[in-house]
Amino acid sequence: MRTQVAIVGAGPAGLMLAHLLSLEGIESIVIESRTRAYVEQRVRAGVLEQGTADLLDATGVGARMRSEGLVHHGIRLRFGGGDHRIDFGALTSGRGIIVYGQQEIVQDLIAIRLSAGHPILFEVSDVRLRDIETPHPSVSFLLDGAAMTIECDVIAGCDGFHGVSRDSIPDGVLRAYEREYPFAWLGILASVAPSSEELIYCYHELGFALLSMRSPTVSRLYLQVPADERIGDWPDARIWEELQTRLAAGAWSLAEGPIIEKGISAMRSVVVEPMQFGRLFLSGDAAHIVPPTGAKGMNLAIRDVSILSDALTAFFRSGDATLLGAYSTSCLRRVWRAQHFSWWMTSMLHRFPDSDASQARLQLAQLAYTVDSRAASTSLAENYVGYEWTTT
Ligand code: RFL
Ligand code: PHB
Repeated sequence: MRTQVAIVGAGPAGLMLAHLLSLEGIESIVIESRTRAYVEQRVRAGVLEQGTADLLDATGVGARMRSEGLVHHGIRLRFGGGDHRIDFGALTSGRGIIVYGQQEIVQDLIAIRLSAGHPILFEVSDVRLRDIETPHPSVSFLLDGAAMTIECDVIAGCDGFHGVSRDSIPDGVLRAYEREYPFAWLGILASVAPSSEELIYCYHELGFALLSMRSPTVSRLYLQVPADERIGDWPDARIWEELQTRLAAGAWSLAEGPIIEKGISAMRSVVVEPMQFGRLFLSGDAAHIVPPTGAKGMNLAIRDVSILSDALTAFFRSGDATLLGAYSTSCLRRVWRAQHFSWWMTSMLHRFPDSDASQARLQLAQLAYTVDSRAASTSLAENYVGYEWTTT
């Protein structure tokens, strides 16, 4: 097989890149190790920055997001028994977010690609990237037990944090910046109407809690738990009890319902630099992951591939590799801004195992300032809806 761009991974990054390239008339083949049903059902992110939603709209894949997604113009910060609103609309000249599940975007992107007759090869295994330092790289893999090879001009490594692309780059090329957090998030999906119209980020002496949602009838809730916690130790009744305690505020009450899904996710920050080697370009979680407190991971993945698509368009149209050469630097400015914001939100809202009484007072002082000062609220708001750089 031959194509212009071989895309490894059918998550938001790989599928969006394939979509953007096809709009520019650039051919690609997407390979994915899981089944179509698995990637279409994997529950993960839920918050789209304004710019991400605008990009989906502008490229013809936003119709269902517009009809089913929930537009929000603020979030709530809950601490010390009080509830405070950060008004994105007022603080960012009308910008906002859309709550729309990552798996819905994945479904929309798969549908548009398959209906145009472009390939996605699911359930591939033994994926290997070859000759990435030359102008003629290739990807070999097994499909239904048969050995296949894609010859291409460029490989996009969009295979997430546990993929093979990053590790195909020779030792000594990449520098990794890593930070592990000493806690994890236990997340549930529950069939119950969300008890708040907007997301609630809650600081509590027992640990962080988050109320989010997927639709008017489905709630998504998270609890900070110790890093080595096992889901088996959390029967449904214990989860609800803990959520009730942490999220309690005055007369407000949290409605409970059947838990449809539950799981525990580790919290880490990782960035590798540069995000490119030879003809291999890393995008999304393959190059960087953030703790979920800032809701940035999927948004960064989509921004990376938007930058990559522009650079590949210039390259294939005129042979001009200037933008491709700048790819890593262009992405990393946004990546590090999001890393900082996610670290800041995480540090302000979680209980650290080694924290003392003064640490808790410092967190509460920062929260109080964040909701009281217009400058501090604006900083949170403009980062949450997606910070747009004013300089190049
Ligand atoms: P993905 O989604 O992991 O997709 C990578 C794909 O590559 C496949 N793959 C391979 N395919 C072929 N060959 C191989 N050798 C392969 N190895 C792997 C995988 O099967 C998969 O289909 O990466 P991508 O596209 O970069 O997208 C990144 C996002 O998924 C991720 O950043 C977000 O989910 C993070 N995240 C959030 N991001 C947000 O923007 N807003 C949020 O509200 C938000 N909440 C979250 C989150 C992540 C969470 N978890 C589970 C860590 C909440 C949570 C709890
Ligand atoms: C979610 O709805 O899954 C979600 C929302 C906000 C976050 C993280 C996850 O910060």
